Amino acid sequence: MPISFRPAPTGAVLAALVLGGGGAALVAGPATATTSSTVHLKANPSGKLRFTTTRLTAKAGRVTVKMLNPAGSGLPHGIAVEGHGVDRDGRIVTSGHTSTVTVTLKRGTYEFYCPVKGHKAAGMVGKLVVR
Ligand SMILES: [Cu+2]
Repeated sequence: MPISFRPAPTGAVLAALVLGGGGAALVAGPATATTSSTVHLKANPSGKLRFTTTRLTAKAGRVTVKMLNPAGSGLPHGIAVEGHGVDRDGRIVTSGHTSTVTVTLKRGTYEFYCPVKGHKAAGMVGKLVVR
């Protein structure tokens, strides 16, 4: 007897893998579900050592902060988040580029600031309120 090609079992295995993955996600979902959100801000477009806001709000979970360093700023800037044991800096970027930092945050008040030396002290700082 020649060995016959049987696509059904292979398909069944693939389906089981897909279902298995989905099942695991469903089981793990409620315990590890994280909300992901992104908040945006900009550095001052005319070169002042300020952000366009001193207060950001986000939902608890995975939070991405994107800070545009506008083309007109003429200075390098970045975005960093600190507080409650979290301390992460995004890349310092030249004007026209965006610095991004992603952190997992619980409820509470954190600080965001520019990690370029002297910029935070000069005023590139604000509160990130997580609810
Ligand atoms: Cu800066």
